[in-house]
Amino acid sequence: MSILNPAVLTELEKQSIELPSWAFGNSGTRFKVFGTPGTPRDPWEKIADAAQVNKYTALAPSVALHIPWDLVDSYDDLRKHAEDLGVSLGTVNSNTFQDDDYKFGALTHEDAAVRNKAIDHHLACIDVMDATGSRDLKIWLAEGSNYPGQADLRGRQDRLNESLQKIYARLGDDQRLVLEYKFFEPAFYHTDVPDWGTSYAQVASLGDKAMVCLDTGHHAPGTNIEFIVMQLLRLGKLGSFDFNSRFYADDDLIVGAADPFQLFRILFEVIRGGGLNNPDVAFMLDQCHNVEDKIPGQIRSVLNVQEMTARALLVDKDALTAAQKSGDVLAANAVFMDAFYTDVRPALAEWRETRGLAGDPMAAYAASGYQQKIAADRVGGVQAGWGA
Ligand code: AOS
Ligand code: ZN
Ligand code: ZN
Repeated sequence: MSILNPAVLTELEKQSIELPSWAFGNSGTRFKVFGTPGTPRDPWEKIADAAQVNKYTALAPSVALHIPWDLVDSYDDLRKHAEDLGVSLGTVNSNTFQDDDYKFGALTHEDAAVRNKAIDHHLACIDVMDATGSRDLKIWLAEGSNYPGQADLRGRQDRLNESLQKIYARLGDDQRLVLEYKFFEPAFYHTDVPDWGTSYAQVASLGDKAMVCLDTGHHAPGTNIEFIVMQLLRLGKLGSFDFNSRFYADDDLIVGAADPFQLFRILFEVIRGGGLNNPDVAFMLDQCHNVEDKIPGQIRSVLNVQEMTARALLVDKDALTAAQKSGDVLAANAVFMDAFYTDVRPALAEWRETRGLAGDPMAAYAASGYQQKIAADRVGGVQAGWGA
């Protein structure tokens, strides 16, 4: 009998993870961007590649867009294109980090003209959401300062709130805004939304349709991320995840690659807080594939999330609660670790086959010939996000 009981499989069957369109483009560091043969040349091809991930895993039914990286003439057509390929268009990400005007800020800028330009960009993103049927507007701000004294920290926070209020006012009844935090980069002294507390304070003042986005790579080393997950779920303000791995900074590596145990602990708190398959929480990847092929990189990523979710669902909660209540530290820890150390991969492969999927999605994709086909068909791929 499988180690994954029917209750666990029912939960896993509902799991869905949103893919970032930019993960399919070329990306790199400030030192070098290595091109990958077959890289998509436009948003249509990015969505076609994302659909491959879903085809082999049944885990990734939606794709997040980045505006203006994913600018097209007709979002109705893009939506139909996605639907024809069995996926939908998800979160719309705004971009206020590429224009010269935003050198000293966008939503926080001293100059009202620059702030208005940034606000208008977000309103245009909501227009896109209307056409794509997307629910969430994700805002990550590259705003901050490099030197003490450079900026009026308090004034910027006030202006941020005013700007966000104007964006919030444009949201439809079924739309939301998620505000992502990041402790540093591109600014190095201060960031205007550096932590979950600031994001929470800002979105709480806006209203119910504003939530926090937690990117797993945006914390200082040693931060207890699962505690933040617990707290935001407890407060009803965890709107979305950007999953990835970090060794050093905002590495955007494959989720679960750097620290599988941390991913397990996060997913345990997600389940504990009622977040798994709770429609209020969007599970997204925010990754880049600098040196590995992008489609298998994304397949590996969603499988990592699925595997750690399965392990987290295996925690014997009754035994854990009993040990916690009786103060049996080592027994509680042992219950937790038993689940973490359970290899669920054979059981998941078996289960996939019962659902008409390949037991090994990585191997099935590699054998499909799609990678060779796109490498032959596509010439001149775009860097992640840059260009059409
Ligand atoms: C940036 O560090 C953030 O993680 C954002 O989510 C960003 O929009 C994304 O990485 C695409 O650049
Ligand atoms: Zn992110
Ligand atoms: Zn990031």
